[in-house]
Amino acid sequence: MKLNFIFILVVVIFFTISCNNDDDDAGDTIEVRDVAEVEAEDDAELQLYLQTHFYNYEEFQNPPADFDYKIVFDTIAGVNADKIPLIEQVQEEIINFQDVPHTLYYIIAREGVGENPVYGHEVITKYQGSYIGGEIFNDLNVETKFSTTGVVYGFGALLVKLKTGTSFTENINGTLEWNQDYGIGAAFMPSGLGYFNSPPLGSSIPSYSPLIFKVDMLEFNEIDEDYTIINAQGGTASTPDGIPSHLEDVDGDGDPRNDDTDGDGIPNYLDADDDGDGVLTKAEYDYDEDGVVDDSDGDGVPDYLDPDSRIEGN
Ligand SMILES: [Ca+2]
Ligand SMILES: [Ca+2]
Ligand SMILES: [Ca+2]
Ligand SMILES: [Ca+2]
Repeated sequence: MKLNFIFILVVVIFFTISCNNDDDDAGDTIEVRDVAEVEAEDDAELQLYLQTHFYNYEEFQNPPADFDYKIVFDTIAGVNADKIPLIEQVQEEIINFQDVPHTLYYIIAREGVGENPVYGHEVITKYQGSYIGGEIFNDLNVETKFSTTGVVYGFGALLVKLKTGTSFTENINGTLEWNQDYGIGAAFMPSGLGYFNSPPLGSSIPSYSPLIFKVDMLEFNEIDEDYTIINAQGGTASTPDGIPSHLEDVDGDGDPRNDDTDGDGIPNYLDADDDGDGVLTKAEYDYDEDGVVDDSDGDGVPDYLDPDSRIEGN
């Protein structure tokens, strides 16, 4: 199933893969705190929230006729005193940030019936970002497209755990009615898996904020995101190399963000010349166009990843 129409595309300025860099803070005065210390504080805050809150799991188990299939959190108190706290329903994943293990908590309210995206795919979702206190900083309840590798790590980790659904119908007013079988989940993340000390410029998110993201997984596609730098000001041009981003995972660990063959700081999935030999990957990948990846010197390393085997004449 492919989206065969122009849908509302919201530019997701919030997300940047470089958001956690700690070397680009010239001009701001945010104290760079100890990562392990922040993670300990954030985890305590997250656990307290998860112990004292629940989600509308009963509605997901037995959906009322008018249910909108949105995750809602509430406090365990009063008439809700007997609800199962989130802490007993969340799953956990340990993800390193600056070599410090961080715990991501997540719930899968509905798994979905299709396939799940992987890192390097582009997804179409509806999502909402909020603080632990409940205040919403980003609510995009419209189809929104972005790359799984272009978002903060805690959000990306949730995206790849959710499956799409089957299809949709288009309403007269142009909005889409998605079949109620797509994946729905939420992630609770320490700030190290969010924006840490570098929230997006112009956003209202304070530094060191643990975050909650809810997401509907509607669709995903292959993308090819490589670029080249075209001027001294750092201007870039889209230069796809013909290899989809999710397949530029040289070490095969499922994550193309950590593969940088030429060590130039640009991971291969964004790098139009993966081995840094001056020949674009698209020219080296399959020069003779026989459908087989070229390895001119027969050393087992394909030409596009091997600076020694540049094909003469390119
Ligand atoms: Ca590519
Ligand atoms: Ca990898
Ligand atoms: Ca590449
Ligand atoms: Ca090359």
